[in-house]
Amino acid sequence: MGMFCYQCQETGRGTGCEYGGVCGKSEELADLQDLLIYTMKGIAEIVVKGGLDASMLKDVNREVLKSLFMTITNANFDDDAIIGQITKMIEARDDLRNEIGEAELHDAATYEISSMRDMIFKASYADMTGREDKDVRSLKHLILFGIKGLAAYTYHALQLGKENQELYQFIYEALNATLDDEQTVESLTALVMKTGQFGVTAMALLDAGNTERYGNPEITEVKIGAGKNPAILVSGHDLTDLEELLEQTKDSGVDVYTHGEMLPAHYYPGFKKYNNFIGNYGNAWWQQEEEFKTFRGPILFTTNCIVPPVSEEVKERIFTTGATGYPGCTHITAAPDGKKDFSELIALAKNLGPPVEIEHGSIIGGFAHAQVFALADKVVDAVKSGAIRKFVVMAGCDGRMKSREYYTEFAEKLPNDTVILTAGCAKYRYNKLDLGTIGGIPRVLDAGQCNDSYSLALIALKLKEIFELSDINELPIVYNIAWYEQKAVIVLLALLYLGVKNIRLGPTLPAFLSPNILNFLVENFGICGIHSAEEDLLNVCS
Ligand code: SF4
Ligand code: SF3
Repeated sequence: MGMFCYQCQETGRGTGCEYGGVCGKSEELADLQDLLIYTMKGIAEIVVKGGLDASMLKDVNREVLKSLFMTITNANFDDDAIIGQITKMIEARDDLRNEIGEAELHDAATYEISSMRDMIFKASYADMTGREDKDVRSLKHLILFGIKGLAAYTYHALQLGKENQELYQFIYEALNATLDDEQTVESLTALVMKTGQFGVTAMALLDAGNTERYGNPEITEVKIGAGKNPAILVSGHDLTDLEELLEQTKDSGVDVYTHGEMLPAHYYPGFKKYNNFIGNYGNAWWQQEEEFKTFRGPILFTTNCIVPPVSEEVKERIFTTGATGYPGCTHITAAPDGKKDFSELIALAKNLGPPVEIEHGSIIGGFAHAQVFALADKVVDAVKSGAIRKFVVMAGCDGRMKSREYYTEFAEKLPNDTVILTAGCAKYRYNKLDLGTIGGIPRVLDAGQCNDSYSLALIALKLKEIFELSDINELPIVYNIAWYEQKAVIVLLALLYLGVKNIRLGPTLPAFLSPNILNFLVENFGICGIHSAEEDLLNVCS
């Protein structure tokens, strides 16, 4: 039947995966994920055409967020989990349809469970081929992929008890628009900007959820070595899962380490009370197979990014929860009261050896907005005296492509009077380099996870206010952002909405941008790709 997916930066040949994904997604899984998205669009159409108020759709909202999150790159590889979710969502959709009475609806809102298999072709491959103007299709996909990222952050906020009904209403509005043949390049361009606006709302909501529950991140030295106790490794972005695991392991003799995007958890005061929360093990997501081998203990995936394990031994130690899944790995589901039972991981850890130390020492982070605001006087003085000439925002994702060595080289070659502001797993390309300090301020300021790019925007807005500038682009800040998956798409749209111009985006530009849409972004926002580090450094030094 074939598949087509071009939602991430590592897409096949830079144009699209058609015979299995570079990420490891099979054709069957790609098609099932497309059908799940198609079903979400059907639900959105019912909500919009039926004039339903999202605040009345509590359970549906939660499951829509989860469904979108399950289709993000490297989040869920389990066909059965996707089929289960489609089935659940068709039932939810049909209940909603019964509420609204007569309306002319798209197939996505009406197809039957019994015809699920027949719908796959309509929902996926056919949708991509020639049916729509390519600029319209490009904008619809830009919106859809942004919405996936937005849904992931909204889902995290919801885990922390934070909700904003306008976000749900907007998700329905946007998904419905992607089904609507009447949409034009103009109307969709406006919707792209609105998606960015709600991206800011979602990240602000999540920031409030994280900081109200765990305190404001503060400067923290995080150990990168290994101790002597058996241990569990936690990956992904969900802090509530980490909290629950720390509660259940605190007196068990089992230690907990972070991997990849979970590193910034160490910066929150709320996690510092756990003596068994030791440090960070390893690097960004794509190096996990080798690092999981030497870690030796169980691994808990709370969100993306899973790399299909090659080693059976590693696979037997992988557990998933929330929106993630991998066939053959145990999935920890929440009880009706929301609690998760991690006793199986704890018992397994006790039977396995402690991690093998693969590096030694520590790294420093915790420069989210409140911490940087606390240092504002120092930072402003350094800018005024010329000690800091420029800030370079290097937030985003890491990935396995060799071309990403560019980011290490770029960081290494930056002049000594520049400071890197980072967030997301992109940091692993340079956070262990010795880049020194400027007047006691480290030259790499890590704000946190990819969603904490919001902090970087707040810092920029604060500096704009302090320096009494009328435009955020007058600040001595340049942007060199690395992307991989759809959370980075919503971060990018959020920055565009905030008026940030001249963002350099790499290591390659999204395949889903048609030439005209790319041109539009170049002309209106100054977006550009990367060249060699030397060439791009000229722009920083100018
Ligand atoms: Fe290909 Fe990326 Fe889609 Fe995976 S998520 S199938 S690598 S485009
Ligand atoms: Fe990384 Fe997957 Fe995007 Fe959250 S963990 S930034 S790639």
